[in-house]
Amino acid sequence: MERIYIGMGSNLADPAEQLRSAVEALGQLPQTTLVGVSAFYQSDSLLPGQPRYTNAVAALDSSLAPLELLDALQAIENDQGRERLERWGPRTLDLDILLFGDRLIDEPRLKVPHYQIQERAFVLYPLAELAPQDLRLADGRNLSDLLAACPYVGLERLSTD
Ligand code: A4P
Ligand code: MG
Repeated sequence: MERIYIGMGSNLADPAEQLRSAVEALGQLPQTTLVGVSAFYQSDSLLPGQPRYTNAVAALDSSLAPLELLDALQAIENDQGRERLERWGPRTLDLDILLFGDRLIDEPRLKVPHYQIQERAFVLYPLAELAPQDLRLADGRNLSDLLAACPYVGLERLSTD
């Protein structure tokens, strides 16, 4: 079993509902236990002219191999009606593998840690709700240093119901 963190994002078709469905689907993956889910956060899109995003992070324990997990996440995205019209386009659901145990993965289909983790408050702050503060990434960086360098700006923490 390895501890895995998944970044979830949606900016179409009732984003909070998309994230709740995604959490349910993650909980049903084989060889996998859902360990926790952060609060949901809203923020402006990194790309202008798109609807605001809702983002959250989920923690899993799984014995799936990394590419098996990626296939499963893409199947969940497809089930929830995602159409890949354009890269970085608006999406009903985006599931990114942020961290996978202490693995460094650099394959054509999968880069872990996720390449923009350090620039994204909407990833780091929900991740920090679930991960130990002294978490060390596989590339040697510390979560606390990344948080210190990424101000909590533009995030709106949604009340959980
Ligand atoms: N891939 C490589 N590494 C990974 C990984 N660690 N996890 C590959 C998941 N996939 C990974 O992804 C393209 C390919 O990346 C996959 O086929 C997989 O093999 P995609 O999901 O098809 O395309 P994408 O989502 O358009 O690209 P990407 O790079 O995931 O987009 P981003 O970086 O997620 O940007 N603003 C706010 N506020 N919140 C957001 O969530 N998201 C984006 C999308 C822009 N602005 C945003 C947000
Ligand atoms: Mg993606």
